[in-house]
Amino acid sequence: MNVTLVQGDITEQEVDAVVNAANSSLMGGGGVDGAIHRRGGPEILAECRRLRASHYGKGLPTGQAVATTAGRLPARWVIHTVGPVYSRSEDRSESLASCYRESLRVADTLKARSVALPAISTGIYGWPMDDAARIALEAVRQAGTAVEDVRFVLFDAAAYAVFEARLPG
Ligand code: AR6
Repeated sequence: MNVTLVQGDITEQEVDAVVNAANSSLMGGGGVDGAIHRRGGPEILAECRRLRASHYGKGLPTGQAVATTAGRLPARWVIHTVGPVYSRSEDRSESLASCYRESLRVADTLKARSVALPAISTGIYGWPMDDAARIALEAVRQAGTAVEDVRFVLFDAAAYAVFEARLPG
């Protein structure tokens, strides 16, 4: 497995699967979620609605992941995962690590070779970037996935620098 870092917009990545930092409603939102639905088009939301009706009546639980079409994105699938909201009083790291593990597990079931991942929970959900980078890189390293190209897509130079500092080699 090759872990790489890219600074940019996750909706522009030409990969088999793009991971979405969604919320449990699967009905869209801001940040990465908003960008993916905007650029990917209505097909993604239509499939999310069907998933809600068939499997996730109460919503997709935090730390889990599920795949849909990628619509018009230059990818084959979007893997939606729900990160935890950052808390100073409660350690939710295991739940954040689970997002990465479960996303890669779903990618394996799809036989995806390349996956683009955002820094889950570091935007609207408030997780400090350095701690999130540590958790993300460790979770991916320990995932035991068949995915060959794991690409973290960091939106700005500051986030990129934080991940780079934690990437061995
Ligand atoms: N490409 C790559 N990274 C991005 C992009 C993009 N196009 N846009 C933002 N980021 P966030 P969360 C970065 O807020 O914290 C939504 O409303 C951003 O700078 O997208 O998990 C959902 O519906 C940050 O570093 O996700 C949920 O309600 C990182 O991606 C909630 O936000 C994640 O920020 C999820 O919040």
